[in-house]
Amino acid sequence: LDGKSGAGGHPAARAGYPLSIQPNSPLMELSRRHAIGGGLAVLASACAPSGGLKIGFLVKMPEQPWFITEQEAAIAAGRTRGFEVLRFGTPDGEKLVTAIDTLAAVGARGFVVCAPDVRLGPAIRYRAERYAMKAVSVDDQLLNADGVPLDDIPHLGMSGRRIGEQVGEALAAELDRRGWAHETVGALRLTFDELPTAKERTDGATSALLKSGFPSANIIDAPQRSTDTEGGFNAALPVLGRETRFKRWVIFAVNDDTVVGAVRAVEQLRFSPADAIGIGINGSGPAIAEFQKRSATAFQGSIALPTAFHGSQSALNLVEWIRTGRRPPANTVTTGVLMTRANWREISARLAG
Ligand code: FCA
Repeated sequence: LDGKSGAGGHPAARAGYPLSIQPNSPLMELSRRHAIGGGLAVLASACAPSGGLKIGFLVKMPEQPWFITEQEAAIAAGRTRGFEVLRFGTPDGEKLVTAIDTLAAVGARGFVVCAPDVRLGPAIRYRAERYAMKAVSVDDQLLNADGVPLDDIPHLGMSGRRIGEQVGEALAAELDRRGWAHETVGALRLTFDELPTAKERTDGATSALLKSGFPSANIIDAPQRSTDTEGGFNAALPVLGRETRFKRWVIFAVNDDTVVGAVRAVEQLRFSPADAIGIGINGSGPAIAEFQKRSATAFQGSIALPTAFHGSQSALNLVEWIRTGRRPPANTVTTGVLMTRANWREISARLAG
């Protein structure tokens, strides 16, 4: 798949809230304030007179622009294709289980999930089966108890390895363009190895960097606790502060949010932005915010993915499965394209469809 296919017709327009919550209703405010369609708002929506097909869309980090766009694209797809998407923020296992219970209570027939911990796979599958709901995963593929992907839950995500390699290739190209001698440069590798797609991405970036001749001894790990900007900042700061032998850095990680956090750490330590090169993944809000700044930061690029397609297509796959019994493909992967300050407008317009 390339970034264009399937994204058409589902613009990542700001699509609003679950259809059963009317714009002027007090529930609108309730749903805004309570964890993006949290239990209260959705339970309340059960009382609304809506007899159509309902599905859930559950994400681990509802405040992250990537996931906001994904959920909104699913809601927009539902508007045109006649189903209702109830969105939930499920940052931990307990909230996730409660969300599935709530969906069952309102008669939803299935859900799309990006779980807060992929090892929740068997628990999610058990819960879905118990309610005779269909489940598909998006972005983060669920694992069984032995750490093997649950291939009976259809998945739509990115090719982590290839996209990671694109990050490494972009870093190597920029290093060479600037004429930096590799031996003098540190590579800050922000890792989140418990999530396979994150490890695939940082492994892919590492191998492309090494292939370009970058010395492996200069690659320094900074494990992060959470895949957000705060997690990136907290992981990067002590490592950058400790490894004073490097005056210049390249930075890579699972996503834009993390790289932006590390770039903020670089600024905190008063490196010049010109002395670091960060390349992220996603091409969503945090990347665009960096590109829109008047002067360039060390955040130099992002491998942009078709976020809206991830949201709409995973929902459409699920709905087709529910309506026709046709099972979605076991694993669909999307590819990315390098987004920079120079081309971000064009790329985001293209990826929005
Ligand atoms: C993971 C990351 C997100 C996004 C998604 C496709 O879930 O945490 O930022 O990159 O994969």
